[in-house]
Amino acid sequence: MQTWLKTILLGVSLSLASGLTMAAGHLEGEHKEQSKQGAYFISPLHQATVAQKVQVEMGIHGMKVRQAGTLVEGTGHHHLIIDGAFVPQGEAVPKDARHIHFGKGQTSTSINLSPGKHTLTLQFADGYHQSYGEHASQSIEVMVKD
Ligand SMILES: [Cu+2]
Repeated sequence: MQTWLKTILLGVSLSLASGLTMAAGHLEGEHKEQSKQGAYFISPLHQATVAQKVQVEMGIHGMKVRQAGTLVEGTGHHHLIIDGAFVPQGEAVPKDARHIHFGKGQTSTSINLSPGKHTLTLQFADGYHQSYGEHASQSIEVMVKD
């Protein structure tokens, strides 16, 4: 085969491959956005084994993080619920030792947990702390080491 032809063929197959990869990534992104609008754990992950001091990184799909205090559609702030469940849609997220509000718009925190199994729930809620409901929450289990 002549060199120029090889070069062209190589170029064509490379651009095909990258085109397909991009298409696949795009589809996956769309799927995520459709199926999930709300908070999710970047870390720790479900069933992770962690030390008593846990660094929590909070992510959000399909909405934007904003300071609490005003109602702006499509925005809200994170809540971390320790050993409790999501808050039903429209109900205010309680404010106590087990329900931590991140009303300044924080997306990471550090908490201390006792050894053993714990449930962590992230709940996204609007500027008045009214829950966006179960579909905007994620619950995971972590195992805390002695
Ligand atoms: Cu809140």
